[in-house]
Amino acid sequence: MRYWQPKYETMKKEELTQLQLKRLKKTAAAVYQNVPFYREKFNKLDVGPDNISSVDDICELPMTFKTDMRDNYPFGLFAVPNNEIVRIHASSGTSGKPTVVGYTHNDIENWSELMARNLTMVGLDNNDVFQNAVNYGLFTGGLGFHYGVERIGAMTIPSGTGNTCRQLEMMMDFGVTAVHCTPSYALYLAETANEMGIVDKLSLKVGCFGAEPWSSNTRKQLEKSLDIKAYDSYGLSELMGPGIAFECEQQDGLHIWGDHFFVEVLDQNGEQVSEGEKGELVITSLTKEALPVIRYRTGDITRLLESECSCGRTTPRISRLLGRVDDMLIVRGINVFPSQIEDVIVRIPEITEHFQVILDRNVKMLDEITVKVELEENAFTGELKDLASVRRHVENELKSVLNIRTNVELVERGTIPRTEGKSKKVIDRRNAL
Ligand code: DLL
Repeated sequence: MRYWQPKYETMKKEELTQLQLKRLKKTAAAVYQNVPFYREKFNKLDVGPDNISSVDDICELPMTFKTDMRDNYPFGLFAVPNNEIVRIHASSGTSGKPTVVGYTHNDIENWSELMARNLTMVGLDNNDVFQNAVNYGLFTGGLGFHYGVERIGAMTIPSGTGNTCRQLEMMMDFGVTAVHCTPSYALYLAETANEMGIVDKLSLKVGCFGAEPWSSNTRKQLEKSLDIKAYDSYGLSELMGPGIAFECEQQDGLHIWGDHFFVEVLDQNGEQVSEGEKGELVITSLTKEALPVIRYRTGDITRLLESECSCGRTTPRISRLLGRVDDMLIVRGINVFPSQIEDVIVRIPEITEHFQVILDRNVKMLDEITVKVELEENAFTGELKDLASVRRHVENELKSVLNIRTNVELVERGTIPRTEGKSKKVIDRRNAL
């Protein structure tokens, strides 16, 4: 087994806890001294950095929410003067002001280091050719991966997004062995490569996919259509960007680097869930200088995995993300997650893996859910011989998982917009009516 930093990756639990305690105290002291927002929050709860004598004392500390980042836009939560900031990134800001995040020189070093650990974890090294097919602007996915790929000495192709045929041409011409993009763009790349009949001309072996949810069936589909191993990469700008949690070659949960992040999984009341239960992932940074974050409520749902990973790494591990606290759709009182729909769709060979969920209210003001899916070109070569039977089949499959009736709309292949970045799978028109 190859490790990038064996000392930290295989640390004994007690040793890691000691390191975490030391770093937690330092982080708490830094925010208390340098960030008025945190000082006020600590004072309100009557806690201070000196109250921390064990990592369990973290539950006494205040939480941080996305709204706190927005309220302190742009630099209000920075713990160092601006002349120590060497880079900023920002979230897209589709639901309000963007969240601006900053990095010192050391932060960028640590980030590159963690990305290097992740890439080593999926078997990549300086013999690889890595195509980074994500947006290189303020989005953390571009430069975040880029620095990590350079750190392991692989040949980096900063292809960015767009022009799918050209992306595939580069893959062929440069002998690309690993690609990073969103899973929705990967599906589009795979679809186009298949249409062009060039899959066997590619040297791809690894795909790193993340920045949005994707199901196990999508993974199977990508692995099969591109003949690769597909790994899940999780991260968020507020804590750093990509690289927070990453799968290893075992593909059995995501490792989180415990020497840099402290992880909790909490229930709706902010209490720790019982062992192995799902809840909201809450992360505290332990080494960040520019923007240290205490107990950040990610809004992402996961479980802490208790068993040790057979790769030998002893880091905390989480299950693949199970959805977001706020992306649960409530349709006629029933909870529906887009990931459940995705799981059903990608299993049905008569339709493509692209879909869109549209929520409306009917004349009786009752919720209606429509799932738009695309018919495959060779849809009628199996048991289902016409449009009506394909539609009925998809409706029945969805009903058996969701427990509600959906309207399925079959559209021509290629009609649902493909995306180069994060895809927008749900259109909720219920309040627009
Ligand atoms: O998406 C950082 C990133 C870039 C991660 C490239 C992985 C690869 P944000 O734009 O701030 O940062 O979005 C963060 O995206 O809270 C999750 O809801 C979602 N997300 C990210 N990765 C995954 C994943 C980047 N692997 C938000 N599975 C997070 C499910 C994910 N959701």
